[in-house]
Amino acid sequence: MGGLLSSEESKPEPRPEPLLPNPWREVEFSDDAYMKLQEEIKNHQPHSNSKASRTNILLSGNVGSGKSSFLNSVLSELRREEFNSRVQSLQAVRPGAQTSVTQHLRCHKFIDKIKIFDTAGFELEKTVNSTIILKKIIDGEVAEGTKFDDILKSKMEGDKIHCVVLVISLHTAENMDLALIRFYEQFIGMLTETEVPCKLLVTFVDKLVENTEDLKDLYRRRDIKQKIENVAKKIRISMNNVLVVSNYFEEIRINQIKGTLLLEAVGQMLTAAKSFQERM
Ligand SMILES: Nc1nc2c(ncn2[C@@H]2O[C@H](COP(=O)(O)OP(=O)(O)OP(=O)(O)O)[C@@H](O)[C@H]2O)c(=O)[nH]1
Ligand SMILES: [Mg+2]
Repeated sequence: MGGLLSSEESKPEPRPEPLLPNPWREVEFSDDAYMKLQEEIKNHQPHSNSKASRTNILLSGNVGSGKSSFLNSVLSELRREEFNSRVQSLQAVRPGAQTSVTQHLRCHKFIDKIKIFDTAGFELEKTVNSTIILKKIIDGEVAEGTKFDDILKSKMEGDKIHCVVLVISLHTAENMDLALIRFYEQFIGMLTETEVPCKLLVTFVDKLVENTEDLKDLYRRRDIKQKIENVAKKIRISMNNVLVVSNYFEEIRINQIKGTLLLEAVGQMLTAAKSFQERM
């Protein structure tokens, strides 16, 4: 009995994760920086050389990766005054679903010049069709509200996409199915041909920190960097195209640290979209 107790007592305290001397990305978490991001997004205009009247962003990725949650989180940030800083939910989210909860091409126009499209998550057995479906959406051949099962049968007018965002949750990325990795590679290959910019949005990063405050050190955490590098390498996307967030999932009020990461991610998407619009 005594032996057991002493071995418990001598158990070392869990050591904090090692930090890199310098962050691999500079993000400022001050009030000013947060307000600047809000303003930048609210004042966004599509590139003046392009015919686009709005900037269209498409969220894609496997089932449960946090696409709809990202949309809800960004909505909560951008309309925080209207909603009294309470987290809003426009799109249905469901924990642990095997098949996609999102079944229609859903679009949300948070502010006049930006539209974000939410799609059904990839299901492995349907990946052949997924690439064709996503290509049709990106080319502007699918109308908003169309059921995913009907997309292959129809040809309609939709909005051309200016930036594609692949959403992957960090905690499942490590055990990604080989078939899913192949699919992502193929999908990114298709995007490279169309020249539409592609960003990788890594979600669920909160699973690797003790509390929200620790997210400030996100870009100094050696272990997190390593995990993200592994995912980026697997699906062949460069690290400067990676965005990292933690969506709202249990909070009822928005939080400035999470908000800064969410808005910074949107800002990066808009910059990439604008440079594509210039070349369109
Ligand atoms: N901890 C944590 N949970 C998250 C995060 N993002 C989403 N979730 C949770 O993950 C579950 C699935 O999220 P959804 O947003 O529905 O995922 P989705 O990609 O839209 O899924 P489909 O529409 O089914 O393809 C929900 O229970 C969310 O609350 C995150 O960043 N951190
Ligand atoms: Mg969804």
